[in-house]
Amino acid sequence: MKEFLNFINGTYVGSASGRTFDNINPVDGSVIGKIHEAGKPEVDAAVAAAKAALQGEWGRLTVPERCTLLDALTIEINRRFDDFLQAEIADTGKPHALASHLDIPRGAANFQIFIDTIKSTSTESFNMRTGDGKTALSYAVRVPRGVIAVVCPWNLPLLLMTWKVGPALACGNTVVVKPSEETPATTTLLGEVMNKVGVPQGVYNVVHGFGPDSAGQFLTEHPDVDGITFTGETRTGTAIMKAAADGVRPVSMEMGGKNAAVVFADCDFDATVDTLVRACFENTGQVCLGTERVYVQRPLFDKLVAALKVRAETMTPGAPMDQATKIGPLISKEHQDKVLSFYKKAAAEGATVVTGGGVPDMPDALKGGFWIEPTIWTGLPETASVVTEEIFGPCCHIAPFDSEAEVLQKVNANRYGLATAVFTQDIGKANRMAHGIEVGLCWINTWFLRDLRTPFGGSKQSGIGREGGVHSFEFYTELRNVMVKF
Ligand code: NAD
Ligand code: 6OD
Repeated sequence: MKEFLNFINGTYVGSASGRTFDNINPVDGSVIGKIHEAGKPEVDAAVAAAKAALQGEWGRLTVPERCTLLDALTIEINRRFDDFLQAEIADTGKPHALASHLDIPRGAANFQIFIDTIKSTSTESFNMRTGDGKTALSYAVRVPRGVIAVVCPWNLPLLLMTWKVGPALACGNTVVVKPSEETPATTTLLGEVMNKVGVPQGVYNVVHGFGPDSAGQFLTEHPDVDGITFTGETRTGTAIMKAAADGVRPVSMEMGGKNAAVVFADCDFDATVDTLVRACFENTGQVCLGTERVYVQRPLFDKLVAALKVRAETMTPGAPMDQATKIGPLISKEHQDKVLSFYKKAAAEGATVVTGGGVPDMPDALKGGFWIEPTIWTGLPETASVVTEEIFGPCCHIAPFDSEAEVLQKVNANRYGLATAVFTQDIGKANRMAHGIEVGLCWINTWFLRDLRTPFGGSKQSGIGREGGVHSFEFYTELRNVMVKF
């Protein structure tokens, strides 16, 4: 039985209340650990430690000195790669192949990219002549924003947490991280790495717990938090934005999506199917950028539905370490119930269930896990709930379209605007779509391909702000203007 403590001022601590909650293995539903829930006293202590660290040794480091420490951090994350891998797999049940290729490598890469970026980022300066014949120089300096609250989801725990902590620390801030209550492990483990490489106490803090009336709310309402960066559901982000309004704290928000894929008849068919299988089902569909609406140009519709059905039916569910496993469980019983409620709604709304629609039959040892079948529907109107609402499961609705204008209207008729993938060999059409679709990220003939220097974020109700490369510095620093007359 594992124990997950809060990490405050460089030390692992429980909570004054003594309250703990269960850490569940999604593969079989067993309790594998106890998580110590931070109350107000622990959140206060974590924020105070983060504030004090800004005034201490950390605050006095130069950019190259900070980068040397963060370099050591990336080396240590890679040295403990297997520990992070086991921790992530235990929390999420994801297949070993996925976690070892995506989640854990990004843990280190998310520090490296911001080390490289901060070292080579300059600010502007302007010379001018003053009215009395003297000279003036105006220049900008970037200063850390201060104490950053980092509130994280459970779907890519290490990846999405370090995507925020990396730039925050590279810019000289200190952080208090609130991991999801479902996935405490890798965030807790990162504390050991911080201590090992000598990151000063109080720079990185972790508080465990839930959202409302728990660590999440206490942290985001804390008056000494200078900025809040959040990844999660749009409804939660809205509540956090209200908390941030008190004290006029800036936010960076990465929220929900209902992403579409648009498949034109002139696409490279086999490559498109390969990519769509990943976009719809990878990580059991628990990817904010995942595709839940597929629009296919009519001549290709039947062929694509048939091909995706075959591929969905080869997504063998199973234990993470089993090499045959292609798909893991959902994160929790609560999430399984939510996804299944959408499966029921689709049937009730008249969908044709092309494949899936329920829970797979698993061997006895895995029966307690939160399994779900990859599911494809056709035949629903654009107003159906599984076509409009984010499900966050391994499922998609496939609909035919005839013209560019028609599909553009359908893709954009949604409150979210995170990502879209367009498949065509016509470069002009691809670019017209990319310009017309209301999203933060448009892929052409690919999906989830990332260059960490580029802006990442959502439009409409999918988020506020862009992170990635220098774009992250808009949130993690303040620009100060200095005017010198001489
Ligand atoms: P969630 O919103 O339920 O929880 C996210 C975090 O917020 C958790 O740590 C939770 O404890 C905390 N929280 C909940 N209520 C809070 C409150 N009132 N105050 C402060 N903190 C609170 O999200 P989830 O279920 O963990 O993750 C799935 C969702 O995240 C999906 O909607 C998905 O689209 C979204 N997501 C978006 C992106 C993106 O980049 N846009 C990335 C990953 C996930
Ligand atoms: O790749 C990234 O940087 C990123 N933020 C991915 C988000 C995935 C959502 O589940």
